[in-house]
Amino acid sequence: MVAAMLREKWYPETPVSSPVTNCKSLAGPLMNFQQRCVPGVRRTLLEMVRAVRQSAAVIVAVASTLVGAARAQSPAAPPEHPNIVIIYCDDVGYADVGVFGAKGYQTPHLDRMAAEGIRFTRFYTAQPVCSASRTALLTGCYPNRLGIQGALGPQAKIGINADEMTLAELVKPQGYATAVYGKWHLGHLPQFLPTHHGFDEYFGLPYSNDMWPLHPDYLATPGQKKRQGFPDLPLVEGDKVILPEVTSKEQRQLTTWYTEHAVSFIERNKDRPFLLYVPHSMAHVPLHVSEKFEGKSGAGLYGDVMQEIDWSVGEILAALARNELDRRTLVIFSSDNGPWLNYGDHAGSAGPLREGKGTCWEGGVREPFIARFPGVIPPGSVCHEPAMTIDLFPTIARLSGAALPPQKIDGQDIWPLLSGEATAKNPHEAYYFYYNDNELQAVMSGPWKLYLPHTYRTLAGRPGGSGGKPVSYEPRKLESPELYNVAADIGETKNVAAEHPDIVSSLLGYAEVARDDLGDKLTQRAGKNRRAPGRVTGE
Ligand SMILES: [Ca+2]
Repeated sequence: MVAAMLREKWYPETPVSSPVTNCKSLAGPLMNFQQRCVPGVRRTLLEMVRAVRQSAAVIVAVASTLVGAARAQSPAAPPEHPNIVIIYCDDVGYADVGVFGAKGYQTPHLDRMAAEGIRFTRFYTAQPVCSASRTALLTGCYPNRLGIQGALGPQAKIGINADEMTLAELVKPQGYATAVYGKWHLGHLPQFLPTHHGFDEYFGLPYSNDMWPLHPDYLATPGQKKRQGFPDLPLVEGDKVILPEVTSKEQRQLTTWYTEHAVSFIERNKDRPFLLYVPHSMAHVPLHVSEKFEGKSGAGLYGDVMQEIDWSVGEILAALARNELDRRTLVIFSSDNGPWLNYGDHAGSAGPLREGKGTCWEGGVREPFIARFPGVIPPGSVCHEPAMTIDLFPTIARLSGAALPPQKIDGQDIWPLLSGEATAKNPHEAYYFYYNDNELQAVMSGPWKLYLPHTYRTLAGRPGGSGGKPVSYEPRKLESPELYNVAADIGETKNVAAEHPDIVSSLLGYAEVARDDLGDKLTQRAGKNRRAPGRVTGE
């Protein structure tokens, strides 16, 4: 109720969802429309287009008509048991995709995904760090509800609790084949691996690619062969370590290998519903790229890495098209947290957003988000409403016809937003941003985001490192609550707490609800409804 009031009163005069008007090319809209037609009509159209190919002017006229007709269509109901593909990057920032403002390199496949589907300008990860973020995506819960925080290291003895339901376990009873190819990072010990949480297949790294004794940044002493304290980085398939010591040679192939597994999975499961989760190890440092893309972007190693990820997206989309699965498949692209800014030229970009990974400022938690579902999501849509990774779980439950778990989850069904309904609104009263050891650092309702007193890390205007070597952050303390309109003031430049004491008061009220439910280390609150992570027996 309060959120609705705040939204009515203060939300800027931007359309909730509007088609993109600057279509990138003629080929995209034409192809969209052709894919949306029944085969006979499509053939007729193709013949018509071929007949007039000699006349550029006529082609433009036909294209305009087709685009207009496509936009006039209402979104169709999704097919029963649609395939779900989630491509989830690591440390990729808000402005690292062309359509979100990437500079110096191209991401044509992601841009095409956006032109054929919807992009969200305010999509959030639940926490600005790897394991916590992935918990939210895969369970629909705030990660601190499930006892997962930070980035689980090779010494971690915990993982997702067997009593929790993952996305794979959600859709499995509906007959879905399930697979994850990439970085898991929700517990590396055998009982926490994906195959124990509903995934039929797994290939990838169990945690981050920098938790690695061969990390160049860690080898401080010349002549030192390995960094002390880190075990060898294993490559895992199913439940088995298939390569005990990943080197740079293998790191360079990770994006290619994940992609090959994803394409194979699509080919093998084209006749049944599937959930395919591709959490890339890139673009997390240490950056690695295959020979195919090395030096190709013209924008340094980070650009090369992003172009390889974009290629991977293109391969997955091509596999879907080749198997005539476009109209049966929802494809989602996003990232787990913002750029690791102190790595400088090896970090991504949050564009106009403030700060990056490891902070709850917009640069740490607001991510590029694209969803494509031909024939269901109207092409060229843009959503300005907020949404969060926790919302994908119940949305996928709706799409797959699956029953939600008996335990409380935090996400809400955002299918009206995702499917491009023009008048759809976000269903949440508020979102909560926790970080570190259960610190409630920010609360957001509608366009308003209130930062609570806490200490965050910043470069304070200094440049980041270069060549894969980071510089140090410095701590900065926020002494009193600060309020920003993150819809209108995307860069969080103007603290308007003094001008809007009523809104500050409302958001402080939401903060109290969260503290009572999930606790808050900053105010010494335990929280009533936190659940335990999975632990190794006897620990
Ligand atoms: Ca990350």
